[in-house]
Amino acid sequence: MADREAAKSVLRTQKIELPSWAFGNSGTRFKVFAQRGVPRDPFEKIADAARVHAHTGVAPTVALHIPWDQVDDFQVLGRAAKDAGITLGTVNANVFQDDDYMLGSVTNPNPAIRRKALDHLLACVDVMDQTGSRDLKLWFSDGTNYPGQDNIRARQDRLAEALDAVYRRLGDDQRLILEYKLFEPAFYTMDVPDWGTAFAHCLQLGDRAKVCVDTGHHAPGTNIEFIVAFLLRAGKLGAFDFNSRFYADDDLIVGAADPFQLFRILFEVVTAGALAEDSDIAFMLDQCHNIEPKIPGQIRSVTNVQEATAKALLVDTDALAVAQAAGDVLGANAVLMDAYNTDVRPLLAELREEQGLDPDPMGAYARSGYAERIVAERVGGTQAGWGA
Ligand code: PSV
Ligand code: MN
Ligand code: MN
Repeated sequence: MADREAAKSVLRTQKIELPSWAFGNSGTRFKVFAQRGVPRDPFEKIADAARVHAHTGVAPTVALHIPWDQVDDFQVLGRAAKDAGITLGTVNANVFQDDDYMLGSVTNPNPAIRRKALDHLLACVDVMDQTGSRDLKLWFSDGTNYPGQDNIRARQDRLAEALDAVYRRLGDDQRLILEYKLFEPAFYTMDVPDWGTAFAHCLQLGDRAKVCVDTGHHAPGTNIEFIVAFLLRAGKLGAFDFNSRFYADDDLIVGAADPFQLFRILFEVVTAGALAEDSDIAFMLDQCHNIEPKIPGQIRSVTNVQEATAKALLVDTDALAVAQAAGDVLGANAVLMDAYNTDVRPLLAELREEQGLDPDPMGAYARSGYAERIVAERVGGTQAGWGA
């Protein structure tokens, strides 16, 4: 087994970004079950995100979704985050919730609608200038439902044109992160359906364009760790949207559906050296908590990522290399499984104590009285904006 102390020193520097929208009410298209005490505005979402960081110590940034988190002055929001002990992270654009986008946003056949969508993306870069965010994450719901509905190649041209305009607007320290999704809401073609399409567009754009792997956006059975390994090797992995799924884009708690898959993904990240303190990969969650309480849902998500990371760090890579070089198939597999089957909870508890945190973040949150306080103080919480 690899060195516990070495694993702890990497875990100490790990950072997981929280999505502001995880704290608001969410649901499916059938029903949103409103929870009491949910945030009424972006400031309260930030307060809740800061609470997750206070208990876990590894979630110091929160991602924004525009316009869900639109405020008059983003510098004021940034200061509120700082006062709460966190900072504002990735800006996620939203060109999927306007009637005009029924036939697409940046790939819409109507140039006026394309212009409107592009203007929103450029406005998101203005937001980044104010928040100091490094990354603009783009996900497009664009696509078609029926064969013949639109010209597939023309839509790629329109997409490339919009991405190019956004890329050229970025500052030197800013990046464009392109997210793909197999299907939904479009059911015949998506304009960015897979990592290959995202990768090809990012290659054409340049060094500061990278791919986001949302773990929920693949066909069942897809080998996501292979995609991760490929993108890492090409220097094109920009971000993760972590969540888990049983069927399609369920946005369930990361590591809940398939903790082994999460371990395999993080093993690729760890062995590529991409977890180092200077790593430029954004490890984000993209989740909704439809029926479970949201803040504990986020705490559990963070600890699930930590557990999978700890196991990945415990893989004895020397022994693995020896077994691989010798063609020892079962031996190599056993090295990996030994690490996966290790109970890393004591190691993480120890790490938290060393950091002055309660070793049990879920229990500490439950005992803190925060949940009762927000229920008493906040009446009429907002909908996250997703899945209504
Ligand atoms: C789309 O399914 C997606 O994963 C994108 O990242 C959106 O921005 C996000 O969900 C909203 O939750
Ligand atoms: Mn996502
Ligand atoms: Mn999604």
